[in-house]
Amino acid sequence: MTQPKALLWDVDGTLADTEEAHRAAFNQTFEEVGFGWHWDQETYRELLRVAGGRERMEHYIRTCQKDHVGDPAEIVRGLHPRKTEIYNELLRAGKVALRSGVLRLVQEAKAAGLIQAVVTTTTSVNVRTLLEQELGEIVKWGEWAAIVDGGDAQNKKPAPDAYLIALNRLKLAPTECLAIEDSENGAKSARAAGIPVLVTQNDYTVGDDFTGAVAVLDCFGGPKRHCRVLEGPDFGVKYVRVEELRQWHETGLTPSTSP
Ligand code: XBP
Ligand code: MG
Repeated sequence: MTQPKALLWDVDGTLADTEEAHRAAFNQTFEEVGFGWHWDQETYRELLRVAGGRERMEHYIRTCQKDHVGDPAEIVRGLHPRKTEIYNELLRAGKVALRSGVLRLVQEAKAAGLIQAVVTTTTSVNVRTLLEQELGEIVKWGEWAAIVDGGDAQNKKPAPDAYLIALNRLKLAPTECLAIEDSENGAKSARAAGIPVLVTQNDYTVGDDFTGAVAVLDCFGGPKRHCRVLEGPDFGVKYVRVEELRQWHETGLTPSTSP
């Protein structure tokens, strides 16, 4: 069986359910400046189709606040640093938890000698705070083989840029890796880079188009909380270990027979 040499972890919605904290940070920022904007969950679900908080905010102004005075890019430059500050306060306050099975799987993958990297469109300080706070006991910051964040890629997901940067830094071929994602944008980005992708969907990405993923799960689960395989081969798995990652990676390499 062709083993994946590296796991390429997405961050938001994959390692941790972060998007509610991002949404709260955006809303508090809007409140502080008195714009009277508020992103409810339905609005945010739509806006999440735009990767990158800056790009998301600018898209919102240009499409939903056309009469707002001022240059959208200028407004975003003024607001996004404060949003990031608030988001990091929420992270440090422990308001964001890792998703089911992530801590265990990162630990098992490290013990199995797998290279582990991070490929995200979020802001670099957000990654560092989350990883040091929630995974720092298992993987020291310097142990991640590569950290590709929102500042690295010219074009954000679903463009392949971030994953291509990761492959270049790791000096690995796409088929030597397995990407782990939560969203349509993320799955498309990994696939566009030729990387097999496993999806753990979440409340914001249920119903996304995960065409080309090796499998779609509700979570990685554990001995006490089993996972559900929603698409793809389930290997009779109750919760995901490195062995199952290897099997899904293998299926990702054999061209599917289905038309
Ligand atoms: C998800 C994103 C990020 C966050 C907001 O990133 O699109 O933009 O929603 O964070 P991932 P910023 O690739 O990890 O799923 O405001 O820092 O962009
Ligand atoms: Mg994500």
